[in-house]
Amino acid sequence: MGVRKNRRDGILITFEGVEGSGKTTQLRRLATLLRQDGYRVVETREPGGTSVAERIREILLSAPGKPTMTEPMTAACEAHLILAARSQHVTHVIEPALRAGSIVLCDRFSDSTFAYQGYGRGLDLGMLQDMNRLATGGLEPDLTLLFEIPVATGLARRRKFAMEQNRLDREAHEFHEKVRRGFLALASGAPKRIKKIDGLPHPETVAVEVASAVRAFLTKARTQRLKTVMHAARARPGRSR
Ligand code: ATM
Repeated sequence: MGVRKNRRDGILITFEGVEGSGKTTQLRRLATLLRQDGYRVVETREPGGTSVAERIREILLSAPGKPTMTEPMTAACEAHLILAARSQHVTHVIEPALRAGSIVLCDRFSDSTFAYQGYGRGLDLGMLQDMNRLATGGLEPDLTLLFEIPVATGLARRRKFAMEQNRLDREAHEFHEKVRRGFLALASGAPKRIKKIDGLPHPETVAVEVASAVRAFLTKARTQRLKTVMHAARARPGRSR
């Protein structure tokens, strides 16, 4: 597949990292900055982003013991739910926004599935990639920012600031370590797309790094697109003069 990837003008930037890495705060700040720069920006998140996908999120994240969740969820069920939500999200929110030329900032996307359900839960990565392709139609992020932070620091931040711990927050420390190692392995496998950002400094400092990384990326993307358009115009017969 991967057909959809070329049929759009917008840009998809995804925000990834372990819990408490600060990615959501940075996404909001970047959205404000890019709007000030004159870009049309869509902020969204996974699992979620549409009414159906948000309902699936409630099932996925509710803590054991709550009325909606009285039985342990299997890893396969978790993966299917996440990818079902992604299919809705890509079709009804992300793709239309990209076709309209927006910059889409998405809080978690496919790399979270590979890190959490693959490296964390131990599901086969090749199988997850196939399932993910079915959900996304081959859509991949143009740029991914991976917010890097030690697991213990992230979980402590969550405990300090989060209103409520979700089902995945309550997983053992070792699970989150596997997820973190998974993210780092994904970043080594795709160094051009995945940019690691140190999530430890003050949010203001992190925001400066994010802004400079994204502005550099957008400048490069604009130059490349211009070249492609000019190349296509030159290659079109009868248009040489
Ligand atoms: P946020 O806390 O970043 O909104 O993410 C919700 C949870 O969804 C997060 N877990 N915790 N704790 C990670 C989980 N998740 C997956 O396990 N796989 C996925 O593909 C996605 C998008 C999220």
